[in-house]
Order: sequence, then structure tokens, then C-alpha cells
Amino acid sequence: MTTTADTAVEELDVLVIGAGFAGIYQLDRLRDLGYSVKIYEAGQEMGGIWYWNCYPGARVDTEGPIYQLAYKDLWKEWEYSSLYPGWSEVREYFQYMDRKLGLSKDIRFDTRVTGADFDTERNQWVVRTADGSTTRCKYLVPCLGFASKPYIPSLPGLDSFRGICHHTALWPQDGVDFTGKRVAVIGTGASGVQVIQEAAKESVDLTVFQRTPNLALPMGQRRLAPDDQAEIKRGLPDRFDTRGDTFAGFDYDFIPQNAVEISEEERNAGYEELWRKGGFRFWLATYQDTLFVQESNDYAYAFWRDKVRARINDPGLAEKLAPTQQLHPFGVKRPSLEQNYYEAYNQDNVHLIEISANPIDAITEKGIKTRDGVEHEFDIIVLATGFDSVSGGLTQLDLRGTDGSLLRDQWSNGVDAHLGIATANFPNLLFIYGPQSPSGFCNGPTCAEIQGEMIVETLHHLLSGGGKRIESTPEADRQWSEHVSGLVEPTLFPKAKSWYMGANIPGKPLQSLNYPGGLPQYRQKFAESKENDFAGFTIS
Ligand code: N01
Repeated sequence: MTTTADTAVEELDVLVIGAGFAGIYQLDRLRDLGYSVKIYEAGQEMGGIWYWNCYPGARVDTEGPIYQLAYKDLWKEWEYSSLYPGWSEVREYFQYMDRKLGLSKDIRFDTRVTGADFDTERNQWVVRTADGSTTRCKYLVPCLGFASKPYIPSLPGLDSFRGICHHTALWPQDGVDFTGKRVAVIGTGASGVQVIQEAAKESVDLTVFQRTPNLALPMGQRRLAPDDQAEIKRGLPDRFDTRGDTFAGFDYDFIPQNAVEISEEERNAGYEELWRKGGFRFWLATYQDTLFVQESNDYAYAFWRDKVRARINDPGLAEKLAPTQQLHPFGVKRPSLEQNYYEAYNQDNVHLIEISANPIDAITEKGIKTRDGVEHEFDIIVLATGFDSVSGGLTQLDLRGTDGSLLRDQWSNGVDAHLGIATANFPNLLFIYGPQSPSGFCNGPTCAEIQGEMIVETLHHLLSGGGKRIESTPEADRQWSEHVSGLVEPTLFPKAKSWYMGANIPGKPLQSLNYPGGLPQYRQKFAESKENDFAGFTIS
């Protein structure tokens, strides 16, 4: 640490922002390679998304065994107790990694980075934090996840509500008790579905405000017995190896067969098998044309709809939760994994208000007033309204590049980011889970390691050539954007208003925020750049 007249300025090789999977992998890898590196983390603990999203029912939608790092054989001594672990157990996994790797000694908790300027004379980032401190680093590596900027819609009167109101991603660490309370949940995305399942059990009265039904899939949750754990351990090395070769970093991939080219009997037998196996298989291990060809997608939707409607007693409710005609193609808005979501609506204490037909007019002191003039009274309002996803984490920071302009201004008409890890005018800024990388399409720990290694290799290339500064070119950024647009264009993704396309935030430019070509192609693109002397980057 160097000291100037009035302030102490910490100097580092690498400053990582965020102590989720990507951040801690980056810290440990770079530390081993001899860099001076620290993480600044806004929360009080490690865990990234699992620190902030501690709402009732928060649970990972990836099978636990592959929701961990393959790195340093950490998995040999770790077991999740159920197939889909809850948030507190994922946090325990981070504590376990800390005990093994000694991470927290190099993490400054409760330290929110607010912005950074690039000092072109010293080729350093000058990073500011909310507590007023300044840090200088050669390389800045934001590992913000794709959901670090919660989105709260501008609902008139929101501040006037006298009860308890929280966004799911800003949930109080000491929890909120739903027991005996009248609860409202606004939003039926992944967060909404999970919190609804818990609130239905605990509250005296639950009202769900649904704008678009979630096309949720059966999770297939189960406890893992000692025999299961032993079998999982035997299979894990192969499953880890497979992860990098699949579209979404899981250990399964699309069936290389088109639903439109096979008989109805064969197609339905395939769907039944995927449904029985559970999880995201009905989405990401299904026929390869499902997310491209409307006819194929229609088959998947009809199968999903009929399965779900069979679980809902009231036909009117069934029509709202699983409409006869699909509102958007299946799977181009993220399906949730559920355990008892549809059965919850059969309970007398659970009500559904379709705000597409009867919008929220205002939040009042007592509750929520809908367009039909009814004021619904609540003790607790849960805002499960999502995130300014993928790009929002970066653009909320005051990051200023070489010409003094802000990153959010540079991206005001849309994101351009070479390989999804760098953008012109911002040298030595390398981001993980960033826009136009697999990000929200990828199992987190898989991409933490794969993209983490890309950062390691990029820094190694820079330093081995004696360079001080690496940055992508505007041309490379533009070409990458065009490549991403070209990949999403033939898919059905643009047909839904989803966070995948930035459509959930009013005024946000519409574009594919995640890399839609799958992990193998993404890795291949990085390999091509590397083989060509890191094409798309300039070094000085
Ligand atoms: O957010 P979302 P999320 N008035 O954007 C509604 C990951 N995740 O936090 O669909 C009323 O999906 C909105 O309605 P509509 C996962 O990748 C993972 O649930 O836009 N309603 C929608 O229903 C996920 O996809 C896990 O019509 C409004 C909801 O709010 C991503 O994070 C758990 C509204 C927002 O859904 C985001 O999920 C949780 C308004 N003005 C999250 N604005 C696990 O792995 C929005 N909505 C378990």
C-alpha cells in the first residue's frame, strides 16, 4: 500500500469485483500465478448472487453436483444434501472453499465499487468505492454475474406502502416471516415461482400478480442418500469434462434430431423421457429444432401445457397459467424449475390476478390497487421483478475509458464487446459473465472456469510480450456484435419480451445479451483469436 499526503491508496496488479464463483476462481488462479490480487465485494460474505438472493425458497436450478468448481479437486470433499441445493447450502459451499483455499484474507467485504477511471499515463485503473477509498490496479476484472442490478419498476405510490416490501435480490439477511401474513408477489419469473411456492405454504393469504405465465418445468428434486453421493462422486470427473462441450455448460445437450421430422409417437416418447428425468432437460436436452422452428416449438408447448393443466383443478385458472394458445414460444423466456408451483394454486389461500388484463394502478398505504378499482390489502409485498440483466451490472458503475467517456454512454445504443470480455476505449478491463458472452445461458461454475482461463491467458499473452495495455478494437467489438446478432436472428428468441433480449427494461436496446451460439462455439472463437496472436485486441 502506498501512502500519499492525505489518503492511503492500495496498489494491486488485479482488482476483481465480486466474490461469486467467477470472482473467487479468478482470485485463486491469479494469486497462484504470482499476481497481487484482491476482491472487493459489496456484501458481507462470499456467494455473489447467493448472498443477495436469500428470499424464501431461493434454490439453484442446476443440479448441485455440477454446480461447483472442478478446480483443485475441491469436489472430492464436498457434498450437497439434495439434488437442487437451497441458497444457504450454496453459501456453505463457499465457506468450504474458503477453508480450503484461504480466500477471505484477500477479500474486502462490505466494499462496493462505484466507479473507476483509466489513468493513461500510468496505465492503471483508479477505482473508487462507496466508503471513499481509492485503489490503483493494472487490470480490473469485474465478476458481477448477470443479475447484479435489481430492477424495480416505477409503480406509482410504491414508497407509500406501510407494510414490508422487498425486492427478492435485496432480501434482508435476517429473513422475513410469512407466517400468518397476507402476502403479494409481483412477478412470476424464476424468483417469483420460488417465493410463491414458499409463501403458499406459510402465509394466510397469497395473491400473485402475473403479467406473463411462467412455462415452468418439474425440478425432480430429491434428497441425496449416501449411496447417491458415492455414485455421483464416481461419475463427476466425466460430467465435469462434458460441461465445456455442451450448449449451456451442463452435462447434457440437445438431441441431434428435429421434432418436425419424426412421428408423433416417437416425439412424444422423447418428451415423456425428458419430463421424467426432470430439470432443464425438457428445455436444453430436447430436439435441436425446438428453439428455431415454430412448428417444433408448438409440439413442445402443447406437451408442456397438457401436463401442467392436468395439475390445476379450476379450468379458468388453468387457462391463465397454461393458456391454450402459447403467448410466446416455449423456452425463449427462461422456464423455471418448480416443485409444487401449480398445486399451490389449488389451495384456498392462493389467488391469481392477471395484470395483463387488470393492471396495477397504484401501490397504496395498505396494499395494491388494480385497474378494476379494487384495493387489495397486504402485510408484505414481494417484488420479484427481475434485473437489468447482463449489461446492467457494468453500466451502473461509473467506468470511464481512455477518452473520459462513460461505459454506459458508449453502450447507450447497445452493447459491443469483443468475445464478450472486453470493449474498446477500456484497456485492461476484462469482464466475466459479461454481455455477449455465454453469461445467462451458461451454468455459472462452468463459465467461471472457462472464461476465467480466458482472462488468465489474455493477461499472460500481454505480459509475456512485455506489453502494458490490452484493449479490443472498435472493429472487433462491432464484428462480435454482428456475429451475435447473426446467431440469434434465426432463433425464436426475438419473439419473446425477455431479459435475454433486454426487453424487460423500458428503453433498453433490444439485442441478444447472451452468446446464443453455445459454449463449444464460444470457446472455439476465443481459440481462433488466440491462435491469431489475439486477433481483435491491440497491445501497447
Ligand atoms: O426475473 P425475471 P427473475 N409489473 O425478469 C414481472 C435467474 N434466477 O428474478 O414476464 C408487473 O425472469 C415480469 O413479467 P413479464 C434466472 O436466470 C435464477 O425471476 O415481463 N410485473 C416477470 O414475471 C432468471 O431467468 C434462479 O411479463 C412485472 C418478473 O416480473 C433470472 O435470474 C432464481 C413488471 C421478472 O422475472 C431472472 O429471474 C432466480 C411490472 N412493471 C433467478 N416488471 C435460480 O437458479 C417485471 N415484471 C433458482
